[in-house]
Amino acid sequence: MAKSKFEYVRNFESDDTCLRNCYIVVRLDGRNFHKFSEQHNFVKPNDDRALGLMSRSARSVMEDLEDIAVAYGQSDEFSFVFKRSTNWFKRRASKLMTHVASQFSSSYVFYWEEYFGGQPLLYPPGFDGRVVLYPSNRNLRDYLSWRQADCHINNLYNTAFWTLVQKGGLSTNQADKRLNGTLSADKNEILFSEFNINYNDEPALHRKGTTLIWEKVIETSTKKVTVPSEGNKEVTFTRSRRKVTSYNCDIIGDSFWDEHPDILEEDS
Ligand code: DGT
Ligand code: MG
Ligand code: MG
Ligand code: MG
Ligand code: MG
Repeated sequence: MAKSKFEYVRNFESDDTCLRNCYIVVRLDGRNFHKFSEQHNFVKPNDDRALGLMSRSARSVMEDLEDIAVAYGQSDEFSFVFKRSTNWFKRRASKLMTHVASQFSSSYVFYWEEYFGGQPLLYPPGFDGRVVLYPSNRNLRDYLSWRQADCHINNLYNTAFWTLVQKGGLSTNQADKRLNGTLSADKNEILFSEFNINYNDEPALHRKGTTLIWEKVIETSTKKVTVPSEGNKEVTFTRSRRKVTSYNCDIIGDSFWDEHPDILEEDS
């Protein structure tokens, strides 16, 4: 086909192919969720509806896009890890990132009512995205550990802060002052000695965030079939299917990775 004289403008596009062999991580983060959470009456410090909607949207991303091996989310963020061998969209960073961001955002709106019921969605939420490449399994695990450590640090602080306010009767300013300069052990101690709260008994969803992976599940179903000599008969069928499954567990130590050896591809 003849090319138009305008065709040359294509050459202005820049090459953003991701380096081979690297894991491609796309991290999304809610835009201005400080305000969004206030305006939509999120429970403080953790709103299970909001966290459920984030995970539901992330599952939609995993089911609808190709080659995402694992995703990890907490607060208003979710990280999606593409297989290091993926060739989806020829590994073009902008394509991968924008597909993740748009599928996630539209799912967040699509499933809003399922999670928030009577709370109307007041305006269209947005999510920023970034792409980061990790060349080794150690680097990738350290990245995910960094996000889970962030979840832990923030949740311990927020739990102590809102307990001081909601149960201790402190103003937000007073709670802020009280926690200023405290270490993890101090916050645990405040919760335990003053409020009889053992931080380790707080919900794992809040302490550990959510990890989504693909797993094989065996599904059984029964069907009535007609066999010529025997008449109607119930027959059980089993089939194995890949399904996105959700964990609220530690992903910093080795055990999660030892139990799910298929997530990571070997360093080459
Ligand atoms: P950004 O990301 O720079 O556009 O600004 P923000 O405001 O989204 O800041 P970010 O992402 O650092 O912090 C997340 C905010 O979302 C933070 O203000 C707390 C809020 N948030 C996230 N999850 C919950 C929740 O479950 N409950 C409540 N009350 N707030 C939440
Ligand atoms: Mg931010
Ligand atoms: Mg945000
Ligand atoms: Mg955030
Ligand atoms: Mg097109």
